[in-house]
Amino acid sequence: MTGIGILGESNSGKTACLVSLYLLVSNGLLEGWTFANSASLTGFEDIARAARAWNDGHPPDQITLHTEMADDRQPGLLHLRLKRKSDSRRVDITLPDLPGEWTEALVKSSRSDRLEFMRSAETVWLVVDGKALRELSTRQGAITRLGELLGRLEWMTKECPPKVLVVVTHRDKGELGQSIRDRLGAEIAKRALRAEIVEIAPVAEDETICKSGFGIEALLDASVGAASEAPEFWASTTPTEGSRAYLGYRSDR
Ligand SMILES: Nc1nc2c(ncn2[C@@H]2O[C@H](COP(=O)(O)OP(=O)(O)OP(=O)(O)O)[C@@H](O)[C@H]2O)c(=O)[nH]1
Ligand SMILES: [Mg+2]
Repeated sequence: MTGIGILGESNSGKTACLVSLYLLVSNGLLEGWTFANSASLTGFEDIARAARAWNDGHPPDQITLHTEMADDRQPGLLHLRLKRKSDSRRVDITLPDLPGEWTEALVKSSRSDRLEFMRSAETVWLVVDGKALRELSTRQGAITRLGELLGRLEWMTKECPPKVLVVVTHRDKGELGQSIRDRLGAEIAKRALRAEIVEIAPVAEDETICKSGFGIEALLDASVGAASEAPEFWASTTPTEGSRAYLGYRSDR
C-alpha cells in the first residue's frame, strides 16, 4: 500500500489532480497502468461529477468544487488499485482530498494535529498553483510559502521522511520558465528534504499546448517508484567498439 499525502493551498489544484487521475485510470488512458479496483468509487464519483463531460473529450473549464470537510478529524481517503503493465505488479494507493485551509493552517500556525496520518505517507505531493507562480505579483509569495510548507513537512516527518514531489499545475499555460524553476529549486534546496518538481495540467484550457491530464502519469510513476528491472541472465561481455578494452584492462587497480 502506497500512502500518498497531498498538501497545497486552496485552489492550487489538489482535487483536480485526483479527478484527473481517476478519469485517466477509469477510461484506460494511461500507458503503463490499468485499473484493477477501487474501494472508494463513490468518493471518486462525488468529486468527479462535475467532470463527467470530459468523457466526450471536451473538458469543462472547471472540473472541481472547493473541497469542504464535514468532519474535521477524518479526511476521506480515496483508494485505487492499479496494475503496472511493465511488471504486472498490483499497487494499492490511497490519496486524501483535503481542503486547502488545512495546508494554510499548517503553514500559518503550524496546526498539524489533523494531519497526523501524513506522517506515514511514502510520498507527499505539495501542489502549487502554477498560475500564481507565473504571475509576477504572486510569484514570490507562492515560492516563500512553499518553502515554509516544506519546512513544516520536514518537522512533521523527521522520523520517516517521505519522498516529496512539488507538483506545479497549469502546465497548459506552457512550460514553467527556467528562471522560475531555478528560484523554486533554490527555495527547495534551503531545506533538508529533497523534492522533485513535476509539472501537470489536470485539466487543460488550451489543448494545443497540452492535453488534459498532462503529467499525471509521470506523477504516478514518480510516486510509486520505478519497476524493478529483471536481471539479465547472461550478461553480455562483448567489448564495445572503440572502448580500448585491452589498454583499459586493470588500469583502475
Ligand atoms: N486550466 C487549468 N485549470 C486548473 C489546473 N489545475 C486546476 N485547475 C482549476 O483550478 C481550480 C481549482 O482546482 P481545485 O482542484 O478545486 O483546487 P483545490 O486545491 O482542490 O482547492 P481547495 O479544495 O479549495 O483546497 C479548478 O477550477 C480547476 O479546474 C490546470 O492545470 N489547468
Ligand atoms: Mg479541493
